Order: sequence, then structure tokens, then C-alpha cells
Amino acid sequence: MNQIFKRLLPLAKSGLLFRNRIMHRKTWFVSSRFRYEDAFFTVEDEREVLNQEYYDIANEYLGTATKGHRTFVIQPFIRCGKNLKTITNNELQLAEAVALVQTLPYWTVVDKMCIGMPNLDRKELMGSGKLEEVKTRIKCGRNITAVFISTTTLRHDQLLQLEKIFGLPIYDRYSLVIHIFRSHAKSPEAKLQVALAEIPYIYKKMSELESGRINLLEKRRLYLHARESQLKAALKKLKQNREAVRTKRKKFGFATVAIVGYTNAGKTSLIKALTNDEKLEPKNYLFATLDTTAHEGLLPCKMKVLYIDTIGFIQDVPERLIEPFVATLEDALVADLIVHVYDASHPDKTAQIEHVRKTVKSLIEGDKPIIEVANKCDLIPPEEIPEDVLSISSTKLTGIDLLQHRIQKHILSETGRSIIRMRVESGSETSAWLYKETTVIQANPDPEDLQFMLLDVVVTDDILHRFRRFLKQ
Ligand SMILES: Nc1nc2c(ncn2[C@@H]2O[C@H](COP(=O)(O)OP(=O)(O)OP(=O)(O)O)[C@@H](O)[C@H]2O)c(=O)[nH]1
Ligand SMILES: [Mg+2]
Repeated sequence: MNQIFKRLLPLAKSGLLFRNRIMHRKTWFVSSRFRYEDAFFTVEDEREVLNQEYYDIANEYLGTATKGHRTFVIQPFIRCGKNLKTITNNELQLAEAVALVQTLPYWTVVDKMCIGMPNLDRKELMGSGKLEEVKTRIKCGRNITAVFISTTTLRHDQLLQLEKIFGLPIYDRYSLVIHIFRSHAKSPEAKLQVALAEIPYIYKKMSELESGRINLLEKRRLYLHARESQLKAALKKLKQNREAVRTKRKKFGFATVAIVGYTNAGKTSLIKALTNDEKLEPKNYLFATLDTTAHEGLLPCKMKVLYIDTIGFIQDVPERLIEPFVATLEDALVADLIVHVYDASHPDKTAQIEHVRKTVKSLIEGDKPIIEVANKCDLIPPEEIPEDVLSISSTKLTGIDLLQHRIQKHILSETGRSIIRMRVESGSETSAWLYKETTVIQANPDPEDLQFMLLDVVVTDDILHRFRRFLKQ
């Protein structure tokens, strides 16, 4: 990581990186007319994101990831009590931990195990017997270089103690996900959000450090504080720009549909299926999408809508990590409709669905229509899907038509539109008015009198009002 930033810094200083970014902006934000204007992100902002002084500090607390690791994965689980998880099980959690590690370039899993414990408070986390077992397995495993303990966050004294015992760097879920975010962040906004998301981790670790380094820590704390303020100010500018884009969309009458869901559920694939946008590239790894982007699509009634792609949710990461992303998630949360897509073939789908439901509920105000969709149905036998569930396959394109009609129904009612049938004389002024002022979705000759046409049109109350005035003229 150091090397990359060292190479990027002179480019950022010369403004080259910035110019290059502008040239490629189109590939980042697909919906051209309502694109988020990342020109609000200045060279100074970019320089702060790439600041080498910061990365020297950050590496001390977060470790580095770019060279890869041969990893020993430990999934701790609470054996009983109020923190016992009943909706999932430790094997499924371990599988997610392995998937997280494998998401990082050059990281592999050499060995893995679940370890039950009464709580996560002990300095060594586990009892002496388990510590010995892990030590032996690390020794026998081929060239293990790091240990990933799949719990939200470890205290700094736990990290130091375990590092000492195993003689290897230790990662928790917060630090590992940060490294994934760093490696997947492409747009300035995503980079900013990641840069902001890691500061609380470093603060926390710093404050857990014992005395003796107070002066140094104080200097670092002040520096981090200044960096945090600058990044927040930069993110605020981008947020204001997003709000302006949202207002513009509303003015042009664009309805928005947010696609949310657990990471890897198939959100980007679904948007690709709904919009035929060839530029979208779904990827089979966690947190492939970090940006909130808008993609234009057509409903069956020919009405244009914007589908909003979003960052995926995941269990057992601290809220502080996701907080900076909520600013851009706002686009999704104020959408006219939310589609919650889940991976119906995933063994841990019940826990994943619950986690997304809970998170979305905590983020939105009031009632908002939410459609739940079971994706990847091509991977499971049809009898496993309950009858009342809308099942689709985003890659095989099954069930997409039905979903589009469901979306249409909600969007029309949310945006005060309806579809009505009009009987008008062919080639008449009334027919011309309807073609000009409304969206005609179907036109057929009236079988009872071929002089007349039956038009299915999308109207709002305002259009109907104007239509009545037109008829009176
Ligand atoms: N078999 C099958 N695979 C699917 C389907 N939908 C998505 N996938 C695959 O699942 C993987 C993840 O798809 P994405 O669309 O990137 O998932 P996402 O929810 O956007 O993931 P993140 O952005 O990482 O949170 C890709 O390899 C897709 O090809 C489906 O209906 N059937
Ligand atoms: Mg995605």
C-alpha cells in the first residue's frame, strides 16, 4: 500500500491524477444526465486522502494488506447467554469469514476453525488449551503469515497479546473490511468514505494504548483530528452535490428505485437485468460495489426510472465503519421505492435477510414501500421457494418482467400516476394532445368502431386537469 501511495502522491501533486479522473468520470457514473459531479472533489482533498504521513500512522494500527497473506481464520462464537446467535450458526459465520479473506487480492486461507468461548472479553480471547492448539496448527500449517479473528473489533491489548502469542499480525473484521474497502474504492467519493471510515478504528486503538507515548499520541491525535475535519468537509461538498442532483431528478419527474441487500446478493446484476446496461460488471466477491450510482431504465409503461445501486450490508461490522457511506446511501433511502434483493441460494439467507431488514429500518424515516425479491433462484430447486415470494434470476433473466410490473405498480401509485384507457378518434386533435402531453403505452383500434383508437396512457392528476380544460376549449 505504501508503495502505491508513494507513486500516486506526485501524480496527485501535479494534478495528473485529477485530470485523468475527470477523463474517466463517465465510466464511473453511468447515468449521464444526472451524474454526480465529482469535480467538487479538489486536488487538495485528494492529496489529503493519499497523505503519506497518515498511512505511516494507519499501518501501525490497521496493518498492511497489499502483499497478501496466508491466513489462519478463527471464528469465535459465544456458547450461551444473551449474546448467543440463534438465527445463524458458527459454521456459516466461518464461511463468511473465509469469503471476506478471499475477497482481498493475494490473500488465501490456509487453515480455519471455530472456537466457542463464554465471552469475548479475555485478553487472550480463548483459554490456554485452545491457544496451544492454534499455536500448533499455525506451526504445522504451511507458511501462515496472519491470523484473522472474525469478530467485530478486538481491543488493542487483545491485538497486542495475540500478536505476541502467535508471533503474527492479527486482523479483526473492522480492519479486514477496511482493507477490502481500500482495495475496491475507485471513485473519489468512495475513497473519501473509506478514509473516513478507518479513522475511528485508529482513534480507538490509540486511546487503548498505555502511557509512555502520550506526547507522540497527542501529536497524532491532533493530526488525525485535522484530517478527519478536512475529509468530512470534502464529503459534505459531495453530499450537497448529490442533493442538487436529486432535486434536478425530481424536477424532471424521474422516479427512483433503490436496490439494497446483503453484499453479493446480486444487486448490481439485478440492475443490469432491469436496465440492460452493458457497462455494469457484477463480480463474485464481497463489497464489489462501494459507490451509490444511478442507472436509467424503462418500466413496461415506458416511464423512465433511475435504479440506484448501493453498497451491500454485512453482519458484525461496527456502525462507525458504515457511517461515512450513509451520506451517499441517502440517495437510496429517499427513493420512491426500495427493492430488497437477497440471495435465495445462500445457506445463511435467513440471518442475511433479517440483518438487511433491521439496517434499512433503522436508516429510513417513516413508512416506505419495500419489495423483497429472492434472487439466484436458478441455483435452488423451485420447491424451496415459498409461493408468496417473488423469485428471480438476475443472470438467467427469469422473473424480471414480473418484478418490473410490481415496481411499476408501486412507482405509479407513489408518484401519483395512473394508467387509464382513453377512446379517441384516430388522427384527432385530442389524440395528438394525448401523444404530446402523456406517455402512451399502448394504442389499438377500437374493434367496435375502427375510426376510434383505444389508448392506454400514463397520467397524473395535473395532466387530467389540463386534459379536461383542453376538452372544454
Ligand atoms: N447463478 C446466479 N448468479 C447470480 C445471480 N445474480 C447474481 N449472481 C452472481 O453473484 C455474484 C455477485 O453479484 P453482484 O451483482 O455483483 O452482487 P452485489 O449484490 O452487487 O454484490 P456487492 O456489490 O459486492 O455487494 C456475481 O458473480 C453474479 O454473477 C443469479 O440470479 N444467479
Ligand atoms: Mg454490487
